[in-house]
Amino acid sequence: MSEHCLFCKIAKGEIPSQKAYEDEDIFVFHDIDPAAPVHLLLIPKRHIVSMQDIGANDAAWLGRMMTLIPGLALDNGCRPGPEGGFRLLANSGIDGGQEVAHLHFHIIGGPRPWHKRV
Ligand code: DGP
Repeated sequence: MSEHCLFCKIAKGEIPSQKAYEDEDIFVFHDIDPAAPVHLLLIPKRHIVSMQDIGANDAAWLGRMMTLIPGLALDNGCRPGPEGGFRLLANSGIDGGQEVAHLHFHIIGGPRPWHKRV
């Protein structure tokens, strides 16, 4: 937990969000400014700034997070099969376009056209 981190506060329920999933390590919620009909953010509850800070000790929860993604996408409105799908994105660091300094993966999908170019 980082005291001033927005996403730590969301994971702790101190700032409200539209939750899509939660377990002991992982919190998933809807993006406040969706780029498409479906826009989820997946975060570790533990404060990790970006993918630049991931190491071998993170393999278990990170792997589990990856396996949750297809089901979360379908359950929240992404379409199945080759006509459907989604984009998975992790902006990392300033050069990577990251705005919130707590590791997060975007799941962006739903029927096109999307609200924004991403
Ligand atoms: P990035 O640019 O990859 O750091 O994406 C940050 C995302 O976080 C951006 O799509 C908007 C979203 N976001 C920022 N503040 C909030 C918030 O208070 N609540 C929610 N649900 N999403 C937020």
